[in-house]
Amino acid sequence: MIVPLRVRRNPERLIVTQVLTAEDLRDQILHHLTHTQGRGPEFATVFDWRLAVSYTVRDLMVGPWVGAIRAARDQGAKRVYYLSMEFLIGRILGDAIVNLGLDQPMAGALGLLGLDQQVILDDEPDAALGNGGLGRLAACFMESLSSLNCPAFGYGIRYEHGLFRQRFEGGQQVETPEDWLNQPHPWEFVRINYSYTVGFKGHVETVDGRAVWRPGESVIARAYDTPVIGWEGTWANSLRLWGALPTTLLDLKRFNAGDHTAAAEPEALARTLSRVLYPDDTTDSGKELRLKQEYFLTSAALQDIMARFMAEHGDLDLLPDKVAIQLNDTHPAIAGPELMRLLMDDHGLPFERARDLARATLNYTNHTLLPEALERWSTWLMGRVLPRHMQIIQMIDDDHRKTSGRPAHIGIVHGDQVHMGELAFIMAGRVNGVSALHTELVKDTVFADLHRLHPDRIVNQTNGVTPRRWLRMANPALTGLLDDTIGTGWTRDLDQLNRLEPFAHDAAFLDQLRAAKRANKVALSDGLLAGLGVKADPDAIFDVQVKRMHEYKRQLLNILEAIALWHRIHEAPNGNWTPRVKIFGGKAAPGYWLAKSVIHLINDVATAINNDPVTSEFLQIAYPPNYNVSMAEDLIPAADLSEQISTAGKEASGTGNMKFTMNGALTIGTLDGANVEIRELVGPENFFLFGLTAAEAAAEKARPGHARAAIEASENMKIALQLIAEGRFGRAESWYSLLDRTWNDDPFLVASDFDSYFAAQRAVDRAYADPASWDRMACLNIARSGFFSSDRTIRGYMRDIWHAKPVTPA
Ligand code: OAK
Repeated sequence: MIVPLRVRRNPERLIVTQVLTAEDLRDQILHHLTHTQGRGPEFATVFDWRLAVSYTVRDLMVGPWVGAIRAARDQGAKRVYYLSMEFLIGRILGDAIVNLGLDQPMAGALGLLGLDQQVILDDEPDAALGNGGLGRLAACFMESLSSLNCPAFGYGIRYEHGLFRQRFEGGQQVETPEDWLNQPHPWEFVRINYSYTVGFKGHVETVDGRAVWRPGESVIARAYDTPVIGWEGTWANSLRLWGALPTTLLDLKRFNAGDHTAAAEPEALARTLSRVLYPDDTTDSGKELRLKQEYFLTSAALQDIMARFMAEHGDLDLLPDKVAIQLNDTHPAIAGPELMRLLMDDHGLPFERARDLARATLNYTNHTLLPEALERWSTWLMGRVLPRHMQIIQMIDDDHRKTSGRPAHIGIVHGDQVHMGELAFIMAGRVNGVSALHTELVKDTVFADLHRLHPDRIVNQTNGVTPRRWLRMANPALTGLLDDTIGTGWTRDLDQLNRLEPFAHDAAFLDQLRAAKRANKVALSDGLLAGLGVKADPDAIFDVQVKRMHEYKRQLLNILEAIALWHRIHEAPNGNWTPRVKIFGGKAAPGYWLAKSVIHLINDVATAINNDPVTSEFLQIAYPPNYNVSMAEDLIPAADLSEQISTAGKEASGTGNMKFTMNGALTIGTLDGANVEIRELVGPENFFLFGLTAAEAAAEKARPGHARAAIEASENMKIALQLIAEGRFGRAESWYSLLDRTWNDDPFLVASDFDSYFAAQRAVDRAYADPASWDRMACLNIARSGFFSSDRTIRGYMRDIWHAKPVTPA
């Protein structure tokens, strides 16, 4: 028998599920265990229980979800469509429990069932459908869109294998496939009625004066929907991920003729499309498959958007009033030509009308200035895989040249290359950068010429992160203290954290703040770090650098500083050293030799230093493998010091930096990306600044021999490099190339910033040795971090870019 859910709206707090009791939830869980999982409690595994709990929670998301979809339709609301090749969601269960306000009754229900909540939560695999910052931002945006009642769809690909798993062998990264879909995924709803054909290749004909594309290959895109529940459970949007299916399952003729492999070709083609996430954070893979994946996502999404729009409104003139499409970097930039194709070839609009409608509907976010990450496709590949789109790209380019008076040296098609950044820019109503500094650099560098032609197009939207996941869920110790001190209102309105300001001088509060941080450090030390064999004293500074491994992020600077410090401690083992645990986390793209070499170095240095009896009480280094969203949720709340040390001008924004700040870690950082805004807001006296500015860094890089000169001038840097070259951390030959690059090239200015960094770290040591002052700084970092909520970011997009309004649920 289905237990009826007694869900009522709580008039006080708008949390629909507040009135559910532990017994209600227990009964629902048992119901799902029996009737959905087909298990009796005495036979159930953790997996069975976790699925039963997930279905119970999912049931509570469906009401608000269906209600939101209905309200948006009934009110004819404008919808936002977020197109992204990556959604780095992580686990869903814990987040959904928090947003539905189920923390208390769920803890009670699991207690009644004799289950350990942490064990249940930890059983869920991370949905790792992204590489790093860009994908995690998309996930935070989805949560904020729902929390703000903004009608929206996220469109992505349902990769069978998310980002690879990382382990270390002999200190080196080894990748193995990730297989989150090897088990049922309880959150998704498959929509067989939302299926679209996506074509590739073939040729273009003209029929009755209209272009008709006859694709040579095609696949079916099938929708899998996951509800994303917002804070307090009143609204849920859909994350719609496309899975690829063959148009014909089997070529029966070939199968019967005995050619079994060839008969399965259509299936193989389709399955490869949504099989793997490209494990590359910043470089264009250059593969035909990648272009096909980008078009697969874009075409399915646009067909879906147009079908919904035509069904609801039917009048193409209304498109920009009802539809706002956001392109998450250039990966879905083929949306410009695809939308034009649909408008011209399917709906018969003339070029100019199609262009104006598309431009009033599409917007583009740039997430990097690194030249290697700016997507380019050969005209040959584009013309072969997407022949009609290549024609339209050429038309867009010619038209833009004529209408803008653009000089010949810029544009979309250059020689035999299609520049996707220029295409996205030219087809977008608004182009945005992701931090104040980054946006200015976008105007001055990559898009300087186009910015001159379209001076109002580029706007800034500084990134943000969702405080529900990154504070309320990840850090219950701090959340409890915040709730008791300033109430719970900060969860929806993060600016309310400023009510903590007066407590920065309240010794009793600061003691509690320290106790909350210490509890998180103890949990990390006893759990993850102990598992690695690292003895991490919870009273030491927990100094954390977690992010993708990349040369510009300068993990090398961090480990060289550790080596120099180790050497100094050896020189004065009885000195007044502040104990420190350095924690690294992050994956390197499998083909990125240099980043992998730095991983190897960090691990070998850790082995040597951690076992040194002279220094071990002062310095420990930990590098837990397979950093992912769930690990971030454990590490960030336990951090005292946040390492944001990229070469100025290279990190577009950073979002980890914001998570650390709101969890009360102090930042050691350069004036790069959103660090600039963090420092301004928390106050320069509460931030450890070092290094060259973006302008100085650009000048330094142009100075011949900058690396050698800086190394010669720095005793500490010289020592660190020499110890590596002497083979103190394993075979010296392993590091020759890395050392050579550092001495002779050093494109990211590790040497030029080294002394400044070393000095800033010693300032950190001194500050940490004064607990009252450190805690005051930590308190002020939290109190002043409200700006970095992704709710603020999404409000900015709604106001300046999408012109979208929140909708009241019916
Ligand atoms: C990945 C692939 C291609 C282009 C950019 C990226 C990417 O992840 N960029 C990162 O985006 C984040 C979100 O905006 C920023 O915070 C990071 O600084 C940026 O590197």
